[in-house]
Amino acid sequence: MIKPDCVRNKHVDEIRKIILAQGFSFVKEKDTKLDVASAKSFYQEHNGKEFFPSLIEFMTSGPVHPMVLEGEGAIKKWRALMGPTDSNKARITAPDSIRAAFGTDNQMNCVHGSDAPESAAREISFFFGDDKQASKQEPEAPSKV
Ligand code: RTP
Ligand code: MG
Repeated sequence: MIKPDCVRNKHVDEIRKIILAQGFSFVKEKDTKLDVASAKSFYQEHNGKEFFPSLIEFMTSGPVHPMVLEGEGAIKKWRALMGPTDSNKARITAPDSIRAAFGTDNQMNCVHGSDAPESAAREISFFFGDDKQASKQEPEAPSKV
């Protein structure tokens, strides 16, 4: 997901180009906005932490651009391409990463990535679950004659 800071700064197209250049393909993507309840649900693992209220404020501060990426070892590969959580650290330890290039600090860090297959499944259904249901309702393709 491209977070509100990066959408606001109009980096979506540039980040999409970087993603494609790394060999990922886009399965789904959309423009949307998180309300407070959705943001709390999305980041439920961090509920109770000191930074949770400001994280929710940040994540609801403007539109986001969630994407489903496909590729060999996509979860690990995307997290490496994002770089470490803290953008300032990223500029030192992972200067070629997206957070190094476009992030501000350890909160406004431009992009999110699922950290495991289970969270990827949950997060894909969080953003695109309705689409899946819609496609389920489509009539089946005619069988070959
Ligand atoms: P993400 O979940 O967004 O992909 O990032 P991550 O795994 O690298 O970092 P995580 O520990 O899961 O934290 C989620 C997001 O919360 C914000 N954060 N703020 N102020 C702070 O100390 C702090 N720590 C984390 C960041 O936006 C981080 O990406
Ligand atoms: Mg995380």
